[in-house]
Amino acid sequence: MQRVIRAAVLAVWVLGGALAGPGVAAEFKVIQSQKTRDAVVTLKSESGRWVQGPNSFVLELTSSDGKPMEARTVTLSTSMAMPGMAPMIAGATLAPDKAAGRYTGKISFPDSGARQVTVSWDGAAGKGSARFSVPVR
Ligand SMILES: [Cu+2]
Repeated sequence: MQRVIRAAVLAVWVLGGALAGPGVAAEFKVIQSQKTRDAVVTLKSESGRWVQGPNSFVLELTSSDGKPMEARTVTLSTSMAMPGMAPMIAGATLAPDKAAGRYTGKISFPDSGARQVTVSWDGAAGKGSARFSVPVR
């Protein structure tokens, strides 16, 4: 009996894992979310943070009513104010994901510290942009 229960628990666990497969992104943690007048920009990753060095993340664009927002182009750039130096600029490479309004991104930071992030898009409802700060640890 003990063994049957254990097998049943294992089956549920394996099946649950299989079902959760394509939804792995649901486990992503929010790095930062920013609302504008007509959109919400959310950055997510497995760790929920950006760190020094290469980073993989997901950018989600939704309209203010919470529906995925399709955009022709989306760009993400970052800037860091450096005392006595020109600001450090880093841009992300973004690629459309399977889901609407969702993009997978890569960005690399040579050092830690707060970044001023600008996300710009050209969507069905027109152009928009959001600016916010994200710490790089
Ligand atoms: Cu810097």
